Amino acid sequence: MTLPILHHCEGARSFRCLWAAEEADFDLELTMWPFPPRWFAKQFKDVNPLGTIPAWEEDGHLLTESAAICQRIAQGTALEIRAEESDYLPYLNWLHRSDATLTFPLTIVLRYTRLEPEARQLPQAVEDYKGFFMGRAKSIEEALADGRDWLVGGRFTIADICVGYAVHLSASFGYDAELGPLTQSWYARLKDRPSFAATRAREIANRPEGQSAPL
Ligand SMILES: N[C@@H](CCC(=O)N[C@@H](CS)C(=O)NCC(=O)O)C(=O)O
Repeated sequence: MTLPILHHCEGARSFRCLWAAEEADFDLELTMWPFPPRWFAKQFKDVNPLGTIPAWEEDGHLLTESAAICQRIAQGTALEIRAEESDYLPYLNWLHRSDATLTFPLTIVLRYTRLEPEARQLPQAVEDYKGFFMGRAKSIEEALADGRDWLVGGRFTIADICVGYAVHLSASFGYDAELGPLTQSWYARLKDRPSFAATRAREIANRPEGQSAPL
């Protein structure tokens, strides 16, 4: 049997997929690349012409959206919310919000702090997009305001994984300390899961040779 292949860079959005696979005990082949592949591994374009991470190869199909790959991995497990469950619609919304609304502003911060050379860094853009992230992240605090532990369905799901990655990326800029107290506790619960440490250990054990930019 051919296993699906996950193309991953340490700390990139593909962390969501590797973490979901760890939680679901889903067997996959892991291929790791230096970040960003467009600088350090131009041949990655032969796998994914978009040049983005993650890429997922399965049955002749290529998936390039981290939340969609998590849905694929979670299929048939308690990590997904099924269509007949009452929280199905908010679940879908969190999955999409996790990248399009929450992670996107952080990628501007990442680019204009860590990736671009000093002469091209843009402090104004960093401040503005940090503001976007912090404003949008209030939606997490609001969702947790009724005392729930997890975002939807009364259990840990890939919605927590996908949104959790955005918060985790924000923590790499120190923004987590400015998030609401409920969001901070939820993030601590996420990091306490054994699967989080196992995912981190797996990516470190498979770290590619050569240079990578900090993520
Ligand atoms: N919406 C996509 C975004 C994929 C994406 O942009 N990934 C980043 C890494 S986290 C990337 O590949 N950046 C490439 C680059 O900066 O060249 C997803 O959720 O997977």
